[in-house]
Amino acid sequence: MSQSQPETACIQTETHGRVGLIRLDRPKQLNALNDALMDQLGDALLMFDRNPDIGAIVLTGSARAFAAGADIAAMSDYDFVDAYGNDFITRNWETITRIRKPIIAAVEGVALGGGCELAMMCDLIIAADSARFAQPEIKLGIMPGAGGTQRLPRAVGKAKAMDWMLTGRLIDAHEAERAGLVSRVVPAEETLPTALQVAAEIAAMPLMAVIALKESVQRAFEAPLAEGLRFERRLFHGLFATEDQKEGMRAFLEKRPASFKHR
Ligand code: DAK
Repeated sequence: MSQSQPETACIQTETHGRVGLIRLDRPKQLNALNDALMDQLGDALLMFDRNPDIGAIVLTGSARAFAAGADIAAMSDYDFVDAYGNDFITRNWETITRIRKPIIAAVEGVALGGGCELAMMCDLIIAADSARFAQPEIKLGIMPGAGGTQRLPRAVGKAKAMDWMLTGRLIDAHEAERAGLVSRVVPAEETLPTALQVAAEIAAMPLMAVIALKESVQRAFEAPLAEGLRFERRLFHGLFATEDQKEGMRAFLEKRPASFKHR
């Protein structure tokens, strides 16, 4: 494992073999998301995405909070010019949606508002049994603004998304799993180890196929079915040009483990 921290760090980064780990680290504010944190998070994600020795990324917070939302103290006095003029959210929150390698959110404690939206921008969520999700913006006189009104209905369906967002109520990990928001619920102390183990499993897969698969699934949420199927087929065809396809199939036929080169 190796570690590095930026100055006035709001995040910590580590590498675990082929897995990049990013911890949100503003403990006094329960990892409330401010500009500095989102800038650092974007930089760290891009760094891992560019690194050929990294195959998957885990994003986590603390035992108490994945993230308690956008920093209310920072945005309480914003006017229209601050929000719209400075491109609040769009400017630096959505870097995560440009990352091509899989990102696993390991959620312990609360993931509220922008914290829940950040988790939903990841590719899958592994939740501690202590995790609590909510979109409580309505109680602050606003509404979800970092993708919640679009990603939550896609994840859990309209009825539950409306219920959760219009009441702002806390959703426990098991309800979130039943609704399809999270992929696995594990005991709190196993959350990060499980996420790292799942990420290591993914990072050992042939990287070109992993990236193509992620891109194709993302297309399912953006394109009509016929377009999505055509997109999938083209990427599928393209994978036959990779060394890892030759190796993966040869290894199967020779009854031995594959040795992928990620090319
Ligand atoms: N922002 C800033 N500080 C926060 C915070 C937040 N979201 N959440 C907690 N903190 C701070 C508290 O102020 C407190 O600071 P001190 O008083 O110690 O200085 C410290 O963290 C510990 O919090 P508590 O004392 O309240 O701890 P409790 O265990 O009693 O309660 C809690 C934990 C998470 C249930 C509670 O803190 C809470 O309800 N927090 C607010 C949660 C919330 O409403 N989150 C949604 C934020 S709104 C936009 C796009 C997106 C968004 C906005 C705009 N545009 C495109 C324009 C997103 C909006 C949001 O996320």
